[in-house]
Amino acid sequence: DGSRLTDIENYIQANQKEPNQKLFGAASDKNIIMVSMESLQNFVIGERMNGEEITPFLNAFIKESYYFTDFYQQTGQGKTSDSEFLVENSLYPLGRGAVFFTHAQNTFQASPAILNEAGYYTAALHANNKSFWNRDLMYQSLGYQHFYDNTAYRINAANSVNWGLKDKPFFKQSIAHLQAMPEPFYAKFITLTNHFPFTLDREDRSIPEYTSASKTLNRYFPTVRYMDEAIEQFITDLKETNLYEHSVIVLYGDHYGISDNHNESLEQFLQREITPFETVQLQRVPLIIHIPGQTGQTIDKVSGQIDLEPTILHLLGLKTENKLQFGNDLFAEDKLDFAVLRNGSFITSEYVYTTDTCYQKETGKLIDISYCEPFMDKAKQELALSDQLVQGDLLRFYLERD
Ligand code: GP9
Ligand code: MN
Repeated sequence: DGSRLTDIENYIQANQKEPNQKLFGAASDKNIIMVSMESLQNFVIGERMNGEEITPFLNAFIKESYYFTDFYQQTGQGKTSDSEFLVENSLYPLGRGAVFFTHAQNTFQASPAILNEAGYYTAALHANNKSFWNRDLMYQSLGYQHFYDNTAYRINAANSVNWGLKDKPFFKQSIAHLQAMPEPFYAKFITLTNHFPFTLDREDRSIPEYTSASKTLNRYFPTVRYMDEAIEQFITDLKETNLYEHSVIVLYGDHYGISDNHNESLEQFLQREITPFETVQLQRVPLIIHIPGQTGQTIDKVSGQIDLEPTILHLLGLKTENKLQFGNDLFAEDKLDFAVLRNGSFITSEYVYTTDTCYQKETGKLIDISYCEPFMDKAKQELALSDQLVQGDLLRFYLERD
Protein backbone atom coordinates (compact mmCIF):
# COMPACT_ATOMS: atom_id res chain seq x y z
CA ASP A 1 0.00 0.00 0.00
CA GLY A 2 2.95 2.28 0.69
CA SER A 3 4.10 2.29 -2.93
CA ARG A 4 0.59 2.76 -4.32
CA LEU A 5 0.20 5.73 -2.01
CA THR A 6 3.53 7.14 -3.23
CA ASP A 7 2.37 6.93 -6.86
CA ILE A 8 -0.79 8.80 -5.96
CA GLU A 9 1.05 11.46 -3.96
CA ASN A 10 3.56 11.99 -6.75
CA TYR A 11 0.84 12.37 -9.35
CA ILE A 12 -1.12 14.81 -7.21
CA GLN A 13 1.94 16.85 -6.30
CA ALA A 14 2.87 17.20 -9.96
CA ASN A 15 -0.65 18.26 -10.94
CA GLN A 16 -1.77 20.62 -8.19
CA LYS A 17 -1.82 24.33 -9.08
CA GLU A 18 -1.34 27.30 -6.78
CA PRO A 19 -4.63 28.82 -5.60
CA ASN A 20 -5.61 32.18 -7.04
CA GLN A 21 -3.97 34.75 -4.72
CA LYS A 22 -6.77 37.31 -5.03
CA LEU A 23 -9.54 34.86 -4.21
CA PHE A 24 -7.78 32.73 -1.59
CA GLY A 25 -9.60 33.54 1.66
CA ALA A 26 -11.96 35.98 -0.12
CA ALA A 27 -14.92 34.39 1.68
CA SER A 28 -13.15 33.36 4.88
CA ASP A 29 -15.86 34.50 7.29
CA LYS A 30 -18.82 33.33 5.23
CA ASN A 31 -21.29 30.45 5.38
CA ILE A 32 -21.39 28.02 2.48
CA ILE A 33 -24.77 27.11 1.01
CA MET A 34 -24.55 24.33 -1.56
CA VAL A 35 -27.53 23.47 -3.74
CA SER A 36 -27.51 20.26 -5.75
CA MET A 37 -29.84 20.93 -8.67
CA GLU A 38 -31.47 17.64 -9.63
CA SER A 39 -30.90 16.55 -13.26
CA LEU A 40 -30.12 20.07 -14.43
CA GLN A 41 -28.12 20.15 -17.66
CA ASN A 42 -26.45 23.25 -18.98
CA PHE A 43 -28.24 23.18 -22.34
CA VAL A 44 -31.35 24.85 -20.86
CA ILE A 45 -29.43 27.81 -19.43
CA GLY A 46 -30.05 31.01 -21.35
CA GLU A 47 -32.34 29.11 -23.75
CA ARG A 48 -35.99 29.36 -24.64
CA MET A 49 -38.56 26.64 -25.28
CA ASN A 50 -41.33 27.76 -27.64
CA GLY A 51 -40.47 31.37 -26.83
CA GLU A 52 -40.50 30.85 -23.05
CA GLU A 53 -37.35 31.45 -21.05
CA ILE A 54 -36.67 28.12 -19.29
CA THR A 55 -34.59 29.33 -16.32
CA PRO A 56 -35.25 33.09 -15.97
CA PHE A 57 -34.02 33.26 -12.38
CA LEU A 58 -30.76 31.38 -12.94
CA ASN A 59 -30.12 33.41 -16.10
CA ALA A 60 -30.31 36.61 -14.05
CA PHE A 61 -28.41 35.20 -11.05
CA ILE A 62 -25.55 34.16 -13.35
CA LYS A 63 -24.96 37.82 -14.17
CA GLU A 64 -24.06 38.59 -10.55
CA SER A 65 -22.12 35.35 -9.96
CA TYR A 66 -19.21 33.31 -11.23
CA TYR A 67 -20.70 31.04 -13.87
CA PHE A 68 -18.77 28.18 -15.42
CA THR A 69 -19.98 27.34 -18.92
CA ASP A 70 -17.71 24.35 -19.51
CA PHE A 71 -18.23 22.44 -16.27
CA TYR A 72 -18.85 18.69 -16.67
CA GLN A 73 -20.67 16.16 -14.53
CA GLN A 74 -18.44 13.17 -13.76
CA THR A 75 -20.87 10.78 -12.12
CA GLY A 76 -21.35 7.07 -12.70
CA GLN A 77 -24.06 4.68 -11.58
CA GLY A 78 -24.28 6.39 -8.19
CA LYS A 79 -25.97 9.44 -9.79
CA THR A 80 -26.75 12.11 -7.14
CA SER A 81 -24.63 10.32 -4.56
CA ASP A 82 -21.66 10.25 -6.96
CA SER A 83 -21.98 13.99 -7.48
CA GLU A 84 -22.00 14.48 -3.71
CA PHE A 85 -18.89 12.32 -3.49
CA LEU A 86 -17.12 14.33 -6.19
CA VAL A 87 -17.89 17.76 -4.81
CA GLU A 88 -17.00 16.89 -1.23
CA ASN A 89 -13.90 14.73 -1.72
CA SER A 90 -12.39 15.78 -5.05
CA LEU A 91 -12.07 12.08 -5.88
CA TYR A 92 -13.74 10.19 -8.71
CA PRO A 93 -16.70 7.95 -8.02
CA LEU A 94 -16.24 4.31 -9.05
CA GLY A 95 -16.73 2.82 -12.51
CA ARG A 96 -19.35 0.43 -11.17
CA GLY A 97 -21.83 0.77 -8.34
CA ALA A 98 -22.13 3.70 -5.96
CA VAL A 99 -19.20 4.52 -3.70
CA PHE A 100 -21.78 5.68 -1.11
CA PHE A 101 -22.83 2.03 -0.80
CA THR A 102 -19.61 0.16 -1.46
CA HIS A 103 -17.11 2.25 0.54
CA ALA A 104 -19.10 4.09 3.20
CA GLN A 105 -16.79 2.75 5.93
CA ASN A 106 -13.64 4.18 4.32
CA THR A 107 -11.57 6.95 5.80
CA PHE A 108 -12.08 10.20 3.90
CA GLN A 109 -10.77 13.78 4.01
CA ALA A 110 -14.09 15.29 3.03
CA SER A 111 -15.04 18.95 3.11
CA PRO A 112 -17.69 18.57 5.87
CA ALA A 113 -15.04 17.05 8.17
CA ILE A 114 -12.43 19.65 7.20
CA LEU A 115 -14.87 22.50 7.74
CA ASN A 116 -16.09 21.04 10.98
CA GLU A 117 -12.48 21.01 12.16
CA ALA A 118 -12.18 24.66 11.07
CA GLY A 119 -15.14 25.68 13.27
CA TYR A 120 -18.03 25.28 10.86
CA TYR A 121 -21.36 23.65 11.65
CA THR A 122 -22.07 21.11 8.89
CA ALA A 123 -25.45 19.85 7.74
CA ALA A 124 -27.08 18.17 4.77
CA LEU A 125 -30.74 18.86 3.97
CA HIS A 126 -32.74 16.52 1.78
CA ALA A 127 -36.38 15.50 2.21
CA ASN A 128 -35.97 11.81 1.49
CA ASN A 129 -35.50 8.69 3.58
CA LYS A 130 -32.11 8.96 5.29
CA SER A 131 -30.98 5.54 4.10
CA PHE A 132 -31.50 6.34 0.40
CA TRP A 133 -28.07 6.04 -1.26
CA ASN A 134 -26.84 4.95 2.19
CA ARG A 135 -26.58 8.62 3.08
CA ASP A 136 -27.11 8.08 6.80
CA LEU A 137 -23.89 6.05 7.03
CA MET A 138 -21.88 7.87 4.39
CA TYR A 139 -22.64 11.31 5.84
CA GLN A 140 -21.01 10.18 9.08
CA SER A 141 -17.88 9.16 7.18
CA LEU A 142 -17.87 12.51 5.38
CA GLY A 143 -18.04 14.31 8.73
CA TYR A 144 -21.54 15.79 8.71
CA GLN A 145 -22.87 16.84 12.07
CA HIS A 146 -26.51 16.71 11.09
CA PHE A 147 -28.72 15.33 8.33
CA TYR A 148 -32.13 16.98 8.00
CA ASP A 149 -33.89 14.07 6.29
CA ASN A 150 -37.60 13.59 5.52
CA THR A 151 -38.41 13.42 9.26
CA ALA A 152 -37.30 17.07 9.60
CA TYR A 153 -40.05 18.22 7.19
CA ARG A 154 -43.83 18.39 7.17
CA ILE A 155 -44.72 16.23 4.18
CA ASN A 156 -48.23 15.42 3.01
CA ALA A 157 -50.09 14.58 -0.18
CA ALA A 158 -50.73 18.24 -0.95
CA ASN A 159 -47.07 19.36 -0.84
CA SER A 160 -45.62 16.27 -2.53
CA VAL A 161 -45.18 15.15 -6.11
CA ASN A 162 -43.07 12.57 -7.90
CA TRP A 163 -40.32 11.47 -5.43
CA GLY A 164 -41.58 13.42 -2.43
CA LEU A 165 -41.70 16.91 -0.96
CA LYS A 166 -41.79 19.57 -3.67
CA ASP A 167 -38.77 21.86 -3.90
CA LYS A 168 -40.71 25.03 -2.99
CA PRO A 169 -42.01 23.78 0.39
CA PHE A 170 -38.64 22.04 0.88
CA PHE A 171 -36.74 25.33 0.70
CA LYS A 172 -39.48 27.20 2.63
CA GLN A 173 -39.34 24.78 5.53
CA SER A 174 -35.54 24.70 5.41
CA ILE A 175 -35.21 28.38 6.30
CA ALA A 176 -36.06 27.63 9.96
CA HIS A 177 -33.40 24.89 9.97
CA LEU A 178 -30.82 27.32 8.59
CA GLN A 179 -31.73 29.97 11.14
CA ALA A 180 -31.24 27.46 13.93
CA MET A 181 -27.69 26.63 12.81
CA PRO A 182 -24.69 28.18 14.52
CA GLU A 183 -22.65 30.32 12.08
CA PRO A 184 -20.52 29.87 10.16
CA PHE A 185 -22.18 26.82 8.63
CA TYR A 186 -21.77 24.58 5.62
CA ALA A 187 -25.22 23.49 4.46
CA LYS A 188 -25.89 21.27 1.47
CA PHE A 189 -29.39 21.22 -0.05
CA ILE A 190 -30.42 18.43 -2.41
CA THR A 191 -33.42 19.23 -4.60
CA LEU A 192 -35.77 16.51 -5.82
CA THR A 193 -38.68 17.70 -7.97
CA ASN A 194 -36.76 17.86 -11.26
CA HIS A 195 -36.17 14.11 -11.19
CA PHE A 196 -37.16 11.56 -13.82
CA PRO A 197 -40.02 11.06 -14.78
CA PHE A 198 -40.49 14.84 -14.27
CA THR A 199 -44.08 14.74 -13.09
CA LEU A 200 -45.53 18.00 -11.85
CA ASP A 201 -49.00 19.16 -10.76
CA ARG A 202 -50.73 21.42 -13.24
CA GLU A 203 -50.81 24.35 -10.80
CA ASP A 204 -47.00 24.19 -10.53
CA ARG A 205 -46.46 24.41 -14.28
CA SER A 206 -45.50 27.98 -15.24
CA ILE A 207 -44.54 27.03 -18.79
CA PRO A 208 -46.21 24.43 -21.01
CA GLU A 209 -44.68 21.09 -21.88
CA TYR A 210 -42.59 20.77 -25.01
CA THR A 211 -44.04 18.98 -28.03
CA SER A 212 -42.02 16.01 -29.28
CA ALA A 213 -42.19 12.23 -29.38
CA SER A 214 -40.47 12.04 -25.97
CA LYS A 215 -42.92 12.65 -23.12
CA THR A 216 -39.92 12.68 -20.79
CA LEU A 217 -38.25 15.57 -22.61
CA ASN A 218 -41.60 17.35 -22.93
CA ARG A 219 -42.12 17.26 -19.15
CA TYR A 220 -38.51 18.25 -18.38
CA PHE A 221 -38.96 21.93 -19.24
CA PRO A 222 -41.81 22.76 -16.79
CA THR A 223 -40.07 20.88 -13.95
CA VAL A 224 -36.79 22.68 -14.67
CA ARG A 225 -38.72 25.95 -14.52
CA TYR A 226 -40.31 24.87 -11.23
CA MET A 227 -36.85 24.27 -9.73
CA ASP A 228 -35.68 27.65 -11.07
CA GLU A 229 -38.61 29.30 -9.25
CA ALA A 230 -37.96 27.30 -6.09
CA ILE A 231 -34.35 28.53 -6.02
CA GLU A 232 -35.52 32.10 -6.67
CA GLN A 233 -37.88 31.89 -3.71
CA PHE A 234 -35.03 30.45 -1.58
CA ILE A 235 -32.69 33.31 -2.50
CA THR A 236 -35.43 35.86 -1.71
CA ASP A 237 -35.94 34.24 1.70
CA LEU A 238 -32.17 34.23 2.33
CA LYS A 239 -32.15 37.96 1.64
CA GLU A 240 -35.00 38.50 4.09
CA THR A 241 -33.23 36.60 6.85
CA ASN A 242 -29.94 38.45 6.19
CA LEU A 243 -28.16 35.15 5.58
CA TYR A 244 -27.63 36.18 1.96
CA GLU A 245 -24.85 38.71 2.60
CA HIS A 246 -23.05 36.26 4.88
CA SER A 247 -23.10 33.26 2.58
CA VAL A 248 -21.34 31.95 -0.48
CA ILE A 249 -24.00 30.25 -2.60
CA VAL A 250 -22.91 27.37 -4.81
CA LEU A 251 -25.45 25.98 -7.28
CA TYR A 252 -24.50 22.95 -9.38
CA GLY A 253 -26.25 20.38 -11.58
CA ASP A 254 -25.81 16.84 -10.26
CA HIS A 255 -25.93 14.81 -13.51
CA TYR A 256 -27.83 14.57 -16.80
CA GLY A 257 -31.61 14.40 -16.78
CA ILE A 258 -32.26 13.44 -20.39
CA SER A 259 -30.66 10.12 -21.35
CA ASP A 260 -29.67 9.20 -24.92
CA ASN A 261 -32.96 7.29 -25.25
CA HIS A 262 -34.45 10.69 -26.04
CA ASN A 263 -31.85 11.82 -28.56
CA GLU A 264 -34.26 12.13 -31.44
CA SER A 265 -36.52 14.55 -29.58
CA LEU A 266 -33.56 16.36 -28.06
CA GLU A 267 -32.15 16.82 -31.57
CA GLN A 268 -35.45 18.42 -32.50
CA PHE A 269 -35.09 20.85 -29.58
CA LEU A 270 -31.39 21.59 -30.08
CA GLN A 271 -31.74 21.68 -33.86
CA ARG A 272 -28.53 19.77 -34.34
CA GLU A 273 -27.46 16.16 -34.64
CA ILE A 274 -26.37 14.43 -31.42
CA THR A 275 -23.05 12.87 -32.39
CA PRO A 276 -20.80 11.20 -29.78
CA PHE A 277 -19.10 14.62 -29.54
CA GLU A 278 -22.45 16.27 -28.71
CA THR A 279 -23.20 13.56 -26.16
CA VAL A 280 -20.07 14.63 -24.28
CA GLN A 281 -20.99 18.30 -24.60
CA LEU A 282 -24.41 17.46 -23.14
CA GLN A 283 -22.67 16.34 -19.93
CA ARG A 284 -22.13 19.98 -19.05
CA VAL A 285 -24.06 21.02 -15.96
CA PRO A 286 -24.34 24.56 -14.61
CA LEU A 287 -22.00 25.72 -11.87
CA ILE A 288 -22.86 29.08 -10.33
CA ILE A 289 -20.91 30.54 -7.40
CA HIS A 290 -22.21 33.71 -5.78
CA ILE A 291 -19.83 35.52 -3.46
CA PRO A 292 -21.29 38.45 -1.50
CA GLY A 293 -19.85 41.77 -2.60
CA GLN A 294 -18.43 40.41 -5.86
CA THR A 295 -19.86 40.86 -9.34
CA GLY A 296 -18.54 37.56 -10.59
CA GLN A 297 -17.70 36.61 -14.14
CA THR A 298 -18.54 34.03 -16.80
CA ILE A 299 -15.66 31.57 -17.13
CA ASP A 300 -15.24 29.09 -19.99
CA LYS A 301 -12.34 27.10 -18.51
CA VAL A 302 -12.89 23.34 -18.95
CA SER A 303 -13.54 21.83 -15.53
CA GLY A 304 -15.56 19.25 -13.66
CA GLN A 305 -17.32 18.49 -10.40
CA ILE A 306 -14.01 17.19 -9.03
CA ASP A 307 -12.69 20.79 -9.02
CA LEU A 308 -15.35 22.19 -6.74
CA GLU A 309 -14.07 21.14 -3.33
CA PRO A 310 -10.58 22.70 -3.57
CA THR A 311 -12.21 25.86 -4.97
CA ILE A 312 -14.51 26.20 -1.97
CA LEU A 313 -11.82 25.43 0.60
CA HIS A 314 -9.51 28.01 -0.97
CA LEU A 315 -12.26 30.66 -1.02
CA LEU A 316 -12.53 30.08 2.72
CA GLY A 317 -8.79 30.45 3.13
CA LEU A 318 -8.12 26.78 3.88
CA LYS A 319 -5.05 25.22 2.29
CA THR A 320 -5.40 21.84 0.62
CA GLU A 321 -1.75 20.86 0.11
CA ASN A 322 -2.04 18.02 2.65
CA LYS A 323 -5.10 16.65 0.99
CA LEU A 324 -5.16 13.88 -1.61
CA GLN A 325 -7.38 15.39 -4.30
CA PHE A 326 -7.55 15.10 -8.07
CA GLY A 327 -9.34 18.38 -8.71
CA ASN A 328 -7.88 21.86 -8.94
CA ASP A 329 -9.01 25.30 -7.80
CA LEU A 330 -11.25 26.62 -10.58
CA PHE A 331 -9.80 30.08 -10.07
CA ALA A 332 -6.14 28.97 -10.20
CA GLU A 333 -4.31 31.07 -12.82
CA ASP A 334 -2.80 28.01 -14.52
CA LYS A 335 -5.71 25.61 -14.02
CA LEU A 336 -5.51 23.14 -16.88
CA ASP A 337 -8.51 23.00 -19.21
CA PHE A 338 -9.28 19.36 -18.55
CA ALA A 339 -12.15 17.15 -17.42
CA VAL A 340 -12.38 13.35 -17.44
CA LEU A 341 -15.79 11.74 -17.45
CA ARG A 342 -16.34 8.53 -15.55
CA ASN A 343 -16.56 6.52 -18.80
CA GLY A 344 -13.06 7.67 -19.82
CA SER A 345 -14.15 10.38 -22.27
CA PHE A 346 -12.24 13.62 -21.73
CA ILE A 347 -12.36 17.27 -22.70
CA THR A 348 -9.48 19.72 -23.13
CA SER A 349 -9.49 23.32 -24.39
CA GLU A 350 -9.17 22.07 -27.96
CA TYR A 351 -10.27 18.45 -28.08
CA VAL A 352 -12.98 16.05 -27.03
CA TYR A 353 -12.13 12.36 -26.80
CA THR A 354 -14.90 9.77 -26.67
CA THR A 355 -15.63 6.26 -28.00
CA ASP A 356 -12.00 5.92 -29.22
CA THR A 357 -12.41 9.00 -31.38
CA CYS A 358 -10.94 12.48 -31.27
CA TYR A 359 -13.01 15.58 -32.10
CA GLN A 360 -12.08 19.21 -32.48
CA LYS A 361 -13.86 20.97 -29.65
CA GLU A 362 -14.75 24.15 -31.45
CA THR A 363 -16.26 22.54 -34.54
CA GLY A 364 -17.19 19.03 -33.39
CA LYS A 365 -15.32 17.68 -36.43
CA LEU A 366 -13.69 14.28 -36.30
CA ILE A 367 -9.90 14.62 -36.34
CA ASP A 368 -6.91 12.31 -36.22
CA ILE A 369 -6.54 10.42 -32.93
CA SER A 370 -2.97 11.71 -32.56
CA TYR A 371 -4.36 15.08 -31.41
CA CYS A 372 -5.97 13.45 -28.39
CA GLU A 373 -3.14 11.02 -27.66
CA PRO A 374 -1.08 13.34 -25.41
CA PHE A 375 -3.98 13.40 -22.89
CA MET A 376 -5.08 9.77 -23.08
CA ASP A 377 -2.63 8.47 -20.49
CA LYS A 378 -3.41 11.31 -18.10
CA ALA A 379 -7.14 10.60 -18.29
CA LYS A 380 -6.62 6.86 -17.68
CA GLN A 381 -4.12 7.48 -14.91
CA GLU A 382 -6.36 9.88 -12.98
CA LEU A 383 -9.26 7.46 -12.91
CA ALA A 384 -6.99 4.51 -12.05
CA LEU A 385 -5.19 6.29 -9.21
CA SER A 386 -8.42 7.60 -7.74
CA ASP A 387 -9.94 4.12 -7.93
CA GLN A 388 -6.91 2.65 -6.15
CA LEU A 389 -7.24 5.23 -3.42
CA VAL A 390 -10.92 4.46 -2.86
CA GLN A 391 -10.79 0.70 -3.36
CA GLY A 392 -7.73 0.28 -1.13
CA ASP A 393 -9.07 2.71 1.50
CA LEU A 394 -5.62 4.28 1.24
CA LEU A 395 -6.49 7.51 3.06
CA ARG A 396 -6.53 5.37 6.19
CA PHE A 397 -2.76 4.88 5.80
CA TYR A 398 -2.08 8.37 4.50
CA LEU A 399 -3.68 10.04 7.54
CA GLU A 400 -2.02 7.66 10.00
CA ARG A 401 1.47 8.71 8.96
CA ASP A 402 3.28 11.59 10.70
C1 GP9 B 1 -32.73 10.69 -4.01
C2 GP9 B 1 -32.26 11.77 -4.90
C3 GP9 B 1 -32.27 11.36 -6.36
O1 GP9 B 1 -32.62 10.95 -2.67
O2 GP9 B 1 -31.04 12.27 -4.51
O3 GP9 B 1 -31.29 10.43 -6.62
P1 GP9 B 1 -30.83 10.07 -8.10
O4 GP9 B 1 -31.79 9.04 -8.63
O5 GP9 B 1 -30.87 11.31 -8.93
O6 GP9 B 1 -29.45 9.54 -7.93
MN1 MN C 1 -29.96 13.18 -9.04
